[in-house]
Parts: sequence; C-alpha cells; structure tokens
Amino acid sequence: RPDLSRVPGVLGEIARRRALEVASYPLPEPPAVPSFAQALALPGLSLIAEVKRQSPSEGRIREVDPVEAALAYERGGARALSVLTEPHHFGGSLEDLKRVRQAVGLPLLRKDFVVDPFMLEEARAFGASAVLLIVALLSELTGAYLERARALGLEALVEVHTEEELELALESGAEILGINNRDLVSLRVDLATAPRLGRLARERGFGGLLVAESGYARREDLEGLHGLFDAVLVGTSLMRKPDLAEAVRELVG
Ligand code: IGP
Repeated sequence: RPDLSRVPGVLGEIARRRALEVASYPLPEPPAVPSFAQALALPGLSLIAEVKRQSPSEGRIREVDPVEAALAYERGGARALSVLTEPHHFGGSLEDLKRVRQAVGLPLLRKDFVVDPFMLEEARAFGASAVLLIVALLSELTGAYLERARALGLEALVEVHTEEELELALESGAEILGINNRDLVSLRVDLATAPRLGRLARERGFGGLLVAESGYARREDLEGLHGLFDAVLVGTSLMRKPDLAEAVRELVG
C-alpha cells in the first residue's frame, strides 16, 4: 500500500479515507468484459463518457440513475464509460458499476482512488474492463499495481498531471496514459496540461494510447487533441445537459 501521509490537499483527504475503508470479502465470479484499449484505439477521437453525480469541485452535478445515464451515453455514441465508485465525494458505488455493466455493452472504467490491491479485484468482479491508477497516489508502486491489474485481466488507465508523474508512468510500463488537466490537490483545471504532457510523452517514445482528461465542455475545446490523443474523458459538462445522448453527439458526433 502507498504511504498516503504525504499526499497533500483534497487528493490526500479522499485517498486516506478510502484506504481506511478497504476490507476484503468474498467476491462474485468476474463477468466477461469487452476491451477498453480496443474501444479507445478506434479511428478518430474516442469519447469516454463519465457517470458523475457530484464532485469536490462542483458539488451536486445531477441526480440521475447511473443506468439511465449509461444507456443514453451509449445511444449517443460514447465508446467507453467511466463510472465513479467513490461514495463520499463523488456519490458513486460499486453497485452502480455492477448495474451499468448489466445494462450496456461498452467497456467500463472503474473511476476511484485505488490505494489497495484488493480494489483491483473488486473492480474486476463488479464488471470493470479497466481501472484508474493515479500516479500522484501510487508513485513508485504504480508498476506493481499495473502488473497486479494485468494478472487479474484488468486494463489500466495510468493518470498523471505533472512531468515528474509522467516519467514515473513511463517507467512503470503504462500502455494507456491519461493526462489530467485537473490538479487533484488544488482542483484547478488548465486545458494546456494535456497537450503539453501528451507531446512530451510522445517525444519520450510513448507508443501507447493517450487520453486527455477533465474540463472539456465544447467541441472547440477538443480541436487541439486530434492527431495527438486517442481519447477524451468527459464528465461534468455532459452530465449538465438535459439530453445525455444528444450531448454526446454535439461533442464528438
Ligand atoms: C472527468 P470532468 O471535468 O469532465 O468532469 O472530468 C474526469 O476527467 C474526472 O472526473 C477525473 C477524476 C480523476 C475524478 C479525472 N481523474 C481522478 C476523480 C479522480
């Protein structure tokens, strides 16, 4: 387990609470799941649409049944879905993940603050194709979590926000790299982060899949991502639109 005592800000607060809550228990047999990487690798910029009811930066975003939101995203043409499972700050649950898995055909990302290897087994058992690994939390343990995830048949989106984290992610052998425009310590968003670090990753020889994350609201915001990124992860701005399927079409259709 990572040493979370030195993780600052909102990120440290959320992750420490998450770590206290982990307890192992018998898990159901994992279902068969579609590939997350394959969905991202399709031609053009793939959309990963996020089911997100609330967040530390926005508070309540939308009170919606995750299954209803997931079905609308799928209808609109999202290629993968991200389902928040953190309960206190994002209002998510593993139950949401399981119900969404049963309702849609798209690959699912378990979006949480993974701070214990058992959370990987949970992700797989509740129907995730992939799990988010935040380098700001796992630092040099990222590679070990990545290996464990692979051994369980899980793919991993390895998330970075700084150049230092990018170096760690590349060393860890990440194949799907997420660049978060939002600083999880201060919650500030800067849309220049993803293109800057994305370009740097390619210069360092990264040949895997690149995902730009957070803060995207309009089609124009995505213009600079084409040709560099394989996918974009969008939550808040979609959830705020009355018709979620239409919102997906407006953004990437
Ligand atoms: C979605 P937005 O700004 O579209 O709601 O962002 C997603 O990138 C964001 O929820 C996120 C996140 C995270 C949340 C990215 N990395 C890590 C919690 C933890």
